[in-house]
Amino acid sequence: MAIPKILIVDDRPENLLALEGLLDPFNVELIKANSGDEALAHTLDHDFALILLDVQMPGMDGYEVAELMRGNKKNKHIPIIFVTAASKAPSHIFRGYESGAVDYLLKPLIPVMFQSKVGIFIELYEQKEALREKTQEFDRKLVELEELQQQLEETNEQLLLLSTTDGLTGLFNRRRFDEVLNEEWKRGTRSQQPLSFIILDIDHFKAYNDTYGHQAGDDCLREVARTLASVPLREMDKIARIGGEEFAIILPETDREGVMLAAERIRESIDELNIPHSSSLSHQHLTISVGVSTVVPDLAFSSRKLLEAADDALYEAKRRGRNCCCS
Ligand code: GH3
Ligand code: MG
Ligand code: MG
Ligand code: MG
Repeated sequence: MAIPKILIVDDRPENLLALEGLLDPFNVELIKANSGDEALAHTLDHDFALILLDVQMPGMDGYEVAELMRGNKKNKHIPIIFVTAASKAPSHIFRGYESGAVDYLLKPLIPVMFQSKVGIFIELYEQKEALREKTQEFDRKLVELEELQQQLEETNEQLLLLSTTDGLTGLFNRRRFDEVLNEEWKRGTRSQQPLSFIILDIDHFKAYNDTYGHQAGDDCLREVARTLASVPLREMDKIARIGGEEFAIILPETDREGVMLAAERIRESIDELNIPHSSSLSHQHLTISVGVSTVVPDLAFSSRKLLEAADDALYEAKRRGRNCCCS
C-alpha cells in the first residue's frame, strides 16, 4: 500500500516546520503549501489522507480553500483539520466546521492530542485504501470469471457440435439423427401429419474404394454430402450420415408423393455429378439407390417401423439394378 500523504498549509514557514516536527513519528509523506492557491494546486496532483489547514493567510483564507476543496468531487471526502491561532470565538469555530472541516484545533497545539487525532485519520485512510484494493482485486476476479464462463460456454457449444455432427461430412451423425427422428415421431403422433423418410446408399462403393483408394472414397463421401445438403429441401428436413456410405433424410409433414419427388431429385443430383466409377458393375459413374417410406406416426408403433420400411425399399432399389428410387 502507498504511504499516506498529508498536505500541510500555512503562510508562515516556521509554522510548517513546527507541524513537520509534530508529524515526524508518522510514516507519511508531507506535502507543503504556503498559500491557498498552492494548496488547491497540490490537490489536483495528489491523493491526500488528511489536510492540515491554516485559517489566516494572505489572499484566500483557509475557509475559502476548504469550501473550494469540498466543492470538488475528487477531494470531497478528504478530511480537513483547521490549525489556527485565529480565534477561540464560537463564530470562528462554527465557520470552520461549516466550511467542511472535521476538526478545529487551536495553537499552541498539545502534541499528544494533535498526534492522536492525526493517527486516527491515517488509520481510517489506510482502512479505506485496503478496502479499495480489495474491491479492485474483486473486480479483476469478476472479469476473469466472466471470461472463464464465456470460454466454458464456447467449449460446451463445441462439444455439443462435435457430439452431434459427423466428422467427415459435417452432417448430423447417427446419434443426433436418432434424436431428431424420435422428436419428429412424437410431434407426428400429435399432429397426425405424415412423416417421411429417405435412406440412400452409394452403389458399389466398396469397388470405388478398391479402385481409387480410401482417400478418394472419403473425398467422394464429402462431395455426396455437400450435394445432398445443396438440394433445395425445406428448412425442417434433416440430413444425416447414418452409416459408412449411407445417408438419411427426415421429412416432417410430407406425404408419399412429396417424398418420392424429393428422392428422385436427390438421385438425379448425384447422377448428374458424373463422378467416374469405372468398376461400377451397373454404371460407369457414381450412383445411389434410394428407399423411401411414409407413415402417420402412431403411439402404438415406434419410429423403427419407418426405418424398416425404408430399408426394405432400399433393398428393392438395389435389386432392381440400382440408381433408382423405391417406396
Ligand atoms: P452396394 O451397391 O450393394 O451398396 O455395394 P457397396 O459396395 O456399396 O456395399 P458394401 O456394404 O459391400 O460396401 C460399403 C463400403 O463402403 C465398404 C467400405 O469400404 C466403404 N466405406 C464405408 N465407410 C467408409 C468411409 O468412411 N470412407 C470410405 N472411403 N469408405 C467407406
Ligand atoms: Mg497564517
Ligand atoms: Mg451400405
Ligand atoms: Mg453401398
